[in-house]
Amino acid sequence: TVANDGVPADEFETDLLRNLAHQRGTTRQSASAQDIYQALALTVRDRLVDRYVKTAATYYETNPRFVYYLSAEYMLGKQLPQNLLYSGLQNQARDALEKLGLDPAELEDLDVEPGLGNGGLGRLAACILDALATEDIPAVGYGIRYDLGIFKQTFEDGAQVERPDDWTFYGNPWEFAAPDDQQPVGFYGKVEDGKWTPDEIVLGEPSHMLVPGYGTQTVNLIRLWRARASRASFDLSRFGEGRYGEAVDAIVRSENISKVLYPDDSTELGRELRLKQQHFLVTCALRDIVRRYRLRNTGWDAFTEKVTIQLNDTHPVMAVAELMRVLLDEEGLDWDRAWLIVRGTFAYTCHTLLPEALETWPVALVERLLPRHMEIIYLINFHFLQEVEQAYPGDTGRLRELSIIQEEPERRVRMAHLAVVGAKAVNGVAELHSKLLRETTLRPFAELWPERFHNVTNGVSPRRFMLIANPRLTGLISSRLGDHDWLRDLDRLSELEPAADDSAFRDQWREVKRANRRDLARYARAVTGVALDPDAMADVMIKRFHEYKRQLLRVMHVITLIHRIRRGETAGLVPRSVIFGGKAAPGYYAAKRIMRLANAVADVVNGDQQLSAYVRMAFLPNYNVSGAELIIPAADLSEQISLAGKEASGTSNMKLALNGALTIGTLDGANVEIRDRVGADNFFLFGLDAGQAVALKQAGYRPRSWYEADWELRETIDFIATIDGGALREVADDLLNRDEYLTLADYRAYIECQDEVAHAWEDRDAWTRMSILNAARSGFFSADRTVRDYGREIWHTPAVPEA
Ligand code: 26Q
Repeated sequence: TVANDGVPADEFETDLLRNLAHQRGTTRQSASAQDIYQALALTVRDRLVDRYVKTAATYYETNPRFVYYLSAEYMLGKQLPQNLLYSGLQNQARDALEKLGLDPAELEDLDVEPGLGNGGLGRLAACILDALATEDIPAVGYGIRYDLGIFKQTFEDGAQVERPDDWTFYGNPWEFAAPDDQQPVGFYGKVEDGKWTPDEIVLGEPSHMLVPGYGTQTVNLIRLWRARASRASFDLSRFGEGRYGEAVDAIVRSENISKVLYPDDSTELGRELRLKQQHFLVTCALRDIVRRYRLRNTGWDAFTEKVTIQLNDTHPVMAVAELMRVLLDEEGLDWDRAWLIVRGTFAYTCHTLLPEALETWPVALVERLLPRHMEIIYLINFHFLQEVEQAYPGDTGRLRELSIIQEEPERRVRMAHLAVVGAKAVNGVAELHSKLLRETTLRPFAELWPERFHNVTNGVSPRRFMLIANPRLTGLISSRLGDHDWLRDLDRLSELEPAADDSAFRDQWREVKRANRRDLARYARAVTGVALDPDAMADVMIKRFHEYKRQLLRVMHVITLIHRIRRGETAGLVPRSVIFGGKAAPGYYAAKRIMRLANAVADVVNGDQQLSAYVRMAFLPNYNVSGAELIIPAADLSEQISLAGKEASGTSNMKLALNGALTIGTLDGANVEIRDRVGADNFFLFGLDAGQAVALKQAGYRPRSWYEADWELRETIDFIATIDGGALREVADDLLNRDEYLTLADYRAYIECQDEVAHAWEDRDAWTRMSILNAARSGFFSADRTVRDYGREIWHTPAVPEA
């Protein structure tokens, strides 16, 4: 394991008790569980701070090139287990707690995961920070410290209910606030002679958390900003008049900026507060980046050599206009020089293909909120369109499709266009996605600037999703490979390949899976009351609820099984635990309907002895990083069944394959690359490919003809129309009349493929062999490799390990 800092256990105990006294102001006898937890966290944190101080000194001395990662979302997961492992203190901590008669598991329950993101994009940001530190790359992550993270999900009568996630209610021992380092952020106001006078000033207050690397001494930072009202916001005259509520109005308005994460993972149309959040993040981050640059550099000549800024989707793209504003208005640079610097600084990662998910803002809103930025965007567009005119003389169609400003039906700023124009590099997140971006969504840009387009396939942290989540499998792999170092060099998983043919190893592998399913069953029972059978196949679909991801298709298979079992057609069926996890945007009616259907179908199968001999269904509420750590290790089958051409990459597909689940999936996102690597024989492929899906739509898709042609499909849809007294008839109607995501067209192929899955499961030893090969061949999907790809293709960052 990692170097353990050579701290003897009694020293850890002394430090813990000292923190209990000095930081919590209490004694062992009167300490609450919360006191102990906080003291423990601080004791672990102290050791990481010592490492951080050394890293910072090394960075200061070498003045290296830095990567700054800008993201509106981070899903970090619990900090305690990670920091215990990375600091190498887990044994000392365990021994010290034992001596004090305390239960480590109970304390871990008190550790709250910061849920500052929605889904894949936010978790990717966390995996990338983990990998940057592990690869010794100088980096800082910038984000927003939302008071309320992603809502907590429960179900009432099968319907999703949202509750606020007040994740810092008892305080957050992992962060360091720096109220003395606030940055002013302007809003509204007017522009005269190119000079902006804002009407409202809000202060950005940073706090940082430590981001340690695994198996290295490097500790980087994530800096999160919260909004504070300036002292001037308090309205003394109103207060003097006894109008206390109004006196604090402006304070509340300012501090609302970092109040809550928008719980939508695709489109949340034109909300002013959302744009304020984006501008707030970008302004604070850029000021901080410039300040750090100036610690060791003067002038602007070295800026693009020392600084590279990665934009996680379009959410932070206002940074392009803000850096121009700083360079022009505050630093007095001329346009051409400023633009050269901006263009040499930013790189943009796109995470979608859905045109409706491409962010745009009404010109009228940007003009009012950020008048100078709007002027600068017009100027950027003016220069850009001149370049387009030169490349395509007289081609007004080109101008219209490339312009940063959309004209119809209302004037809007297209953030993806601003990003491509303002960046040195643009990347998609899987091979197929990058190709489709070039051919469809961003095609005119790829034609104009082909050299600007890249692919960097996503990856996941093997520490979070193997070492922390699946200690049993990690232990088994380490015993086979002889050491733990594969966790920082995941290609070494290939050394497992021969073990797939070793029957004793297969038995051990199967035992690990079974033990993990037992843990999951215990949890599922506690939170849903559903009793899962630990010997049944764990068939999991964990991701945000979205129509394009087709959780509905998953439910339709279960309904098909219901009918087959009731008819007595049970030959070829194997017992399954169908597990769902995922949240829906609170306003996404169609997704919430599908959740209600899933819960209704779960009640049918779980409440019927004949059915539950073959299928039980658990919808685990409040899916988050901690939930992922529990579900993924137990999974046998990974459902990756989006309509081809819609899922940019997917990352649960990678986490599941690494933990030995076999995939049933379409040729979408990174599924394509997973299949290429694990081998077609070890992957259950079905359905239309992206080209066929487009062609079918173009030919005029009529879902009703699929319904008419397939009696088993008819039976399934009729069941949806009548379940719960017809409460979910809309789901069936929508399938028959619209079926935007071609569910009916893929139904038969999916059912047949699931029949193959069941058949394969019957030969458990052959299944285990495939499971081992899936893990052994998925080393490519480490976020360490992702970060090395960015480093080589886009950032050009050298590693700076500690001396
Ligand atoms: C935008 C505007 C207004 C409100 C919210 C948003 C918003 C918020 C979050 C838009 C998109 C997101 C998140 C998107 C996301 O998670 N995309 C996923 O990114 C993963 C990492 O690259 C991919 O693996 C998934 O395929 C992709 O869906």
